[in-house]
Amino acid sequence: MIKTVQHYINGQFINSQCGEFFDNYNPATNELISKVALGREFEVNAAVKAAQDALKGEWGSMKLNDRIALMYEIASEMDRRFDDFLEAETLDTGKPYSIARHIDIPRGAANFKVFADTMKSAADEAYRMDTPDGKIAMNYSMRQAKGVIAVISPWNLPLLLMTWKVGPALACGNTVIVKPSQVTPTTTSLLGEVMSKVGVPKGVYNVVQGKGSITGNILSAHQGVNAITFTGETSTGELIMKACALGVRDVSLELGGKNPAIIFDDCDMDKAINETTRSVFANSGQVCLGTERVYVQRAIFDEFVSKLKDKASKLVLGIQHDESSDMGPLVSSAHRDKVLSYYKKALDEGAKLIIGGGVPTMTGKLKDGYWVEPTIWTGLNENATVVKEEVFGPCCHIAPFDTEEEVIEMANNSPYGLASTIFTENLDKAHRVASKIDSGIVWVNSWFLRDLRTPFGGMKGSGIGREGGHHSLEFYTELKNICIKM
Ligand code: 6OD
Repeated sequence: MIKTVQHYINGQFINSQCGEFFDNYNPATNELISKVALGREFEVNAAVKAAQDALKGEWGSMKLNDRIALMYEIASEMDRRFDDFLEAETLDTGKPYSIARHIDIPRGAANFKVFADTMKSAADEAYRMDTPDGKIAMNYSMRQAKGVIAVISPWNLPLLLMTWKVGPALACGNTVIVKPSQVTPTTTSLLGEVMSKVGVPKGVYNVVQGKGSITGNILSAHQGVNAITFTGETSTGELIMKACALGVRDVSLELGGKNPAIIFDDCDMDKAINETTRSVFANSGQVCLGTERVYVQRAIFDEFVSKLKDKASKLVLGIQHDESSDMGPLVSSAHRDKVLSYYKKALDEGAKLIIGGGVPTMTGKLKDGYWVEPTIWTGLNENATVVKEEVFGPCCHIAPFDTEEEVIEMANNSPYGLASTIFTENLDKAHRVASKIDSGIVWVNSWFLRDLRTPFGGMKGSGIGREGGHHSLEFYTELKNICIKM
């Protein structure tokens, strides 16, 4: 049966006033799975009003301890409904259970607990001062909620990245309006059920479903929204930043990447191959932290290429609920067409195809899904399109290098600077190179190893601001100084 995915506004699930819906497909089969309500001005206005009213009501005056307890309740209820979230997320995205069960769904609940703890343990500053008239004054800082936060979240890790923003926003006492990606609407709606169940006051968590070009634009421009947090493409981030200029509203952007992996000839080869297999192909390459440029020191270049090819050849493409599936399809037919156009361009520009490069042969219902092959190229120069532009698919280009200085220059030669990986068994070299790479995150001998207390964000075109641990508090609160003359 085709389901309906609604808005969740002021504690109620509702359709659009205009009655419009759009279609949501299973990427593995191209079957219609739901009709999604399309939000316009009416729904955005209603959500902003509900979010503002909630700040003036019970939520706005709730004690920190009660808010923190509620955050823990949300996490527990998400754990109780683990299987519902797993099913919804894997149907919307096509990603295998094997990934979602270990990464996406557990991180949803963790994002509420970690930021509840962060908020509870946050310290304020205090300064005692002598005044000009010989008295004493005391300054102390306090954090207050910023207000109504718009959360515009992407389709690649929908629940993980939405709660990565909603968790700290609510822990800090804000209210939120979430606009999930139009192709992955379902888990935001399920989270509405969780909020209702555990008694989060109405208007605190709101969801307006819709398309970026319609609903996203209306929400970004709304002057009742005090700040916007967005994860997605750099070009959309630029538009959101422009919208935030009006009303001088704060913005946090986590954008694209063209992340390098640097493999030195003193690396542990098994570690480098295993982690790079994950960083290139996990989630079908649809991870902003994923590797798309691999630089391998010349002495081990051929061995590395052949071993990564071997790993790629063994990846099992399959339907989400098949436990043997390693890789799902791409998220939409439009994205599949974009990735395939890059596959073609790589060959047009003279790449040597090591493996993949096209559409795999799938059978039965999977024939109509948005599948592409895991792909590796070599032989391109540093100005080739697939070495410069973010593809966001299961693919990488591998190039040889000779010296440390040379590879640092190659790695940094990008308009992006989100994440990088370095593989070496030499600790001095790891520290030295990590300090010179222009990216917000550097993993040494690993990838996507996350401690949620750490600063997370990108340099250059990869974003603005840092979230994670107390850095999230910087974005989700206003810091106020109170000076008391004794
Ligand atoms: O792990 C996280 O907190 C995070 N923000 C991951 C982002 C992945 C982008 O695709």
